[in-house]
Amino acid sequence: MAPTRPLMRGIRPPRVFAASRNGRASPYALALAALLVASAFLLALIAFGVFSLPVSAPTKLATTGDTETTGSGAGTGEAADGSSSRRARGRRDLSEGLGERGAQWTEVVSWEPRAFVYHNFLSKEECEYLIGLAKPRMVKSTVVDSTTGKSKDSRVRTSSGMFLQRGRDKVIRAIERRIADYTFIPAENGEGLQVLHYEVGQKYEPHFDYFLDEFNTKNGGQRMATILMYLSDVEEGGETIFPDANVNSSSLAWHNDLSECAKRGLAVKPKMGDALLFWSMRPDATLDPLSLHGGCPVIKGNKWSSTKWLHVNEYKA
Ligand SMILES: O=C(O)CCC(=O)C(=O)O
Repeated sequence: MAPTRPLMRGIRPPRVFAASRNGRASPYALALAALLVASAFLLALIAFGVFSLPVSAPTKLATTGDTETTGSGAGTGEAADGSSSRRARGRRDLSEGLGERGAQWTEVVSWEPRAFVYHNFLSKEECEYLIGLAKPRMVKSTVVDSTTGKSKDSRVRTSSGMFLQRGRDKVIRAIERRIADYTFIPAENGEGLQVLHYEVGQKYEPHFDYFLDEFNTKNGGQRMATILMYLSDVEEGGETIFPDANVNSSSLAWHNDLSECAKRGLAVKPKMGDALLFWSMRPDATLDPLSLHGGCPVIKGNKWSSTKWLHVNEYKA
């Protein structure tokens, strides 16, 4: 007599993943397989960069400081005012930078020294982001002592400033990559971005960015070029001046809008988002003394700017 199985009565074998008895896959197994294939396909698209997941832009980054890429908006990418254009911007890939930039064009301001303005090099959001990162950590600016290489206090430079570590976050990396694209100098040759703040009366007397000592050229060699990004407009004063430029500056269209200090040479008026690139070395690798430059005193308003010094070789940051 066959043994009875009283305990098994009423319990059915699980059917979910099993093939049916006639050898055909069950609908559950088919659905699961389709889901797995779709997930693998999606992961492959993400891995090859064909498709990217939305990243919310930090709409309050300028005031939140250290946040790397995601900030307020609680991951929704939605701006406080809920506007759709802000939302669309918030979903941009931050490796391209932050926000929308206005029309970009290059203006040659001088060939002796070589100096160019890249209009709308940074977006308003990027300017605010840099200021927001720097603001809590500003200290009185110093100059480099040419004998010891150490920083020292100086009446030549009365602004306050701080350095942002090279490559510190996605937005900074995007800006540094943009600088490399525009200057043709690798990002590795650049020092960290320095953010500067000038209040009324503060200035930077004319000076060279290149070094005349050996100490300061040990890391990365000579400074060959400087890119100076204006993070704010300035109501009056605060122009960057090249006192020895070989240009008849009185014929320039904007001459009458300049402060008295700026009229003493070729001057560029700060405009939020614009960047001034000038070369401390000539194309034959000799130092260019015409690159003497300074920041005129701010007369009205505030001046925020960010400087990156670019070396001839890799700079260990
Ligand atoms: O602020 C300016 O316009 C000049 C700044 C400058 O000369 C520098 O950072 O080397």
